[in-house]
This record gives sequence, structure tokens and C-alpha cells, in this order.
Amino acid sequence: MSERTLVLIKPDGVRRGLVGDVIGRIERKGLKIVAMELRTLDADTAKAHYAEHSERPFFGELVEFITSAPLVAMVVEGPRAVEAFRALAGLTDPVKSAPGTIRGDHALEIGENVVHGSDSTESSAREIKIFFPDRF
Ligand code: RTP
Ligand code: MG
Repeated sequence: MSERTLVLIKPDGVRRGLVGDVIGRIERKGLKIVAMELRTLDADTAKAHYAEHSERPFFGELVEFITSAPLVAMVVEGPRAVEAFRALAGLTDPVKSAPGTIRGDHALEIGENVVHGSDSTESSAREIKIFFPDRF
């Protein structure tokens, strides 16, 4: 059963030139990119995307960071795509992420951890609607 997940290469990943690395990992895994766009988020879109964290102390910083510069948004498709991409990404805390994962290989700080991947099929459906409202 194929499913879709929303992947973001966050502003730190774009700024550091990691777009090709992340796309390469997605492609080598056998997942398919079915939509992709470089864009800078406005605050409303960022707040909607991260709504589940609106009461957390880091919410302001999170919104500021994710809107600070261009990111790459994509829809990635394949068998168990949500779980497959989360495994490629590693854990939220890059220091705890195993080498071989995107965050484990490329980051040190929780707040700048290179990529986002939806955490469930319910989240991916909601997030894909926010980023690509007319496409799916
Ligand atoms: P994401 O949503 O960005 O893919 O990351 P995630 O599922 O691994 O982590 P999540 O719990 O959804 O948190 C979203 C983003 O908020 C930042 N964060 N900061 N300072 C903190 O304690 C803290 N906790 C989370 C991270 O940048 C995380 O990716
Ligand atoms: Mg999350």
C-alpha cells in the first residue's frame, strides 16, 4: 500500500547546501518525489503546520526559524512512506540520532535539524493540504 508524507528541507538544510544530499537519500531508498517547491513560509502557514506545538515554550523560535529563509517542501510517496522517511531523518535530537541518518550525519541542535517528516498518515494528510492545497 502506497502512502504519502510531507517532507521539508528546513532553512538550515537549504542554507548549508544539503538539498541534493537529502533528495539523494530519498531517491536511493526507493521513495518517489511527486511534488516539490522552494519557498519561504509566511507566519500563518508556519503556525498552521506546527499547530500541535502552539503551547510549547519553543513555539515562537520554531516559527521564526522556519520562516527565516527558503525551504524545500515536497510530497514523497511509497510503501509506508511516513515511517520510511522518519527512519531516514533520525530522531528529533540530532545528537541522539544514529550516524547514517540525515540528522545524525548533519546536525547538532534540536532547533536546526535539517528536515521535517510527517509523523503519521493523519498528519501527512493535514500537512500536504497546507503546503499543496490544489495538488492532491
Ligand atoms: P519535525 O516535526 O520538525 O519533523 O520534528 P519532529 O517531529 O522530530 O519533532 P517535533 O516534536 O514535531 O518538534 C518539531 C520541531 O520543534 C523543534 N523542537 N524544539 N527546544 C525543544 O525542546 C524542541 N523540541 C522540538 C525541533 O526543531 C523539532 O524538529
Ligand atoms: Mg513533528
